[in-house]
Amino acid sequence: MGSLSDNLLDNGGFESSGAWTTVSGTASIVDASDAAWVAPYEGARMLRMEQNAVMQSAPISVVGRTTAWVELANNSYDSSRSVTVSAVFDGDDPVVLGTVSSGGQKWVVDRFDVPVPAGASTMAVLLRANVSAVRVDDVRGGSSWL
Ligand SMILES: [Ca+2]
Repeated sequence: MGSLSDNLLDNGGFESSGAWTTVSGTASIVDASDAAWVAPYEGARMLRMEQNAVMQSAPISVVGRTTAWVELANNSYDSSRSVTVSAVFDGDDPVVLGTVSSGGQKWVVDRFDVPVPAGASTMAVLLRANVSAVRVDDVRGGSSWL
């Protein structure tokens, strides 16, 4: 057992094709050859989400936990593009944590904390792109008793 805040999310760096589901729209795993202005934040690959694409992570356990957290890096190209980050507990309606935009051709890391609903067993991370392509990498999530 590690610390209470260890990352539990699988393949948040998109180095492989596993663990994530395309809920709607188009998203793909790309590398640095995808565009001259963006290289992966970590590793060799990143997620590219097209307009209105929705991606959901594999769920992680939040049994007995009170607070969950989600962290991600996004490169939105400009300030008109963004990603809305939500938490899905036990498959229920998404709880919106916030909308992130790097505001330019750069990576920005954002982190959110969210209360775990009483009795919830799992949390998945749901990402929704808005008007145009955005890159996402190094998505992490976990939970604690604190
Ligand atoms: Ca990566």
